Amino acid sequence: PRRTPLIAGNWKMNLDHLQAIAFVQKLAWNLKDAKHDFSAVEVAVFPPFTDLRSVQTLVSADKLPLAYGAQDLSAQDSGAYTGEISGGFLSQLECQYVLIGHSERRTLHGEDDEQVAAKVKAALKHNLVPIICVGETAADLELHGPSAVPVAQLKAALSGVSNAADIVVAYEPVWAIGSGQAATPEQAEQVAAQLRNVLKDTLGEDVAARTRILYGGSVKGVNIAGYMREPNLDGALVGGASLDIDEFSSIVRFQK
Ligand code: G2H
Repeated sequence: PRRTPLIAGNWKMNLDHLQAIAFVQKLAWNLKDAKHDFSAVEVAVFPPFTDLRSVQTLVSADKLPLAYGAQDLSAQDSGAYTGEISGGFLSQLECQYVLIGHSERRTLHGEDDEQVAAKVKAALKHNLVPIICVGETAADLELHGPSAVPVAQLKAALSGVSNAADIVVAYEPVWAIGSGQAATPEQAEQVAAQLRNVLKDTLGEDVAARTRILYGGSVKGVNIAGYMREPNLDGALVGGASLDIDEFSSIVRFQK
């Protein structure tokens, strides 16, 4: 099956709700001006939780063909979990996606593979498509080579996931995140091919063939085309460059 490329903008802890409204409106105009074909390249934004309601209002009022999601969710449905956000709340805001296990969650908030797996299950339960983030640090790379850690992380994240599930995988080498030092398309492709093998072994050929694998880590307008040429890469998870409207628009409009 053909996999529709996905360009996902992870805003991290940036843009308040007024800035989010301005950004989404401008992005929509830019893409409309460029006659962007959303069925050819899907575009999604991942604002902070506090912006999601504004983005929902705008997207539904203007019928924008823009997807959006949250940057994290709780593994629990409800209850005494101060500060947490449930998948049920996110699906009520019509989020289609949720990022899970981003390296900043893993390193700064101590999320482990078990928590990531529980969050993946919670997302699927609430009809959200989890974007499962995996990647190795510079130290992992030196010790274990490029694919061992991301492969192990993906296997752990998929425990208990059925082969009917709709998921996305994002390969983000930690050494490439926000560093300006992006992985080469060849490096990213090599790991993505291993990740697709994991999908095949755990969820079967069909899921492996239809699941999108994104590359993330210092993606910009000038380097996106190289990743998109690789057979196992189906889009990008963009951090810093997703906050600049012209830069993000140029990534979305990459030339195949
Ligand atoms: C990786 C990426 C987006 P950046 O964190 O998730 O960020 O593009 O800034 O490297």
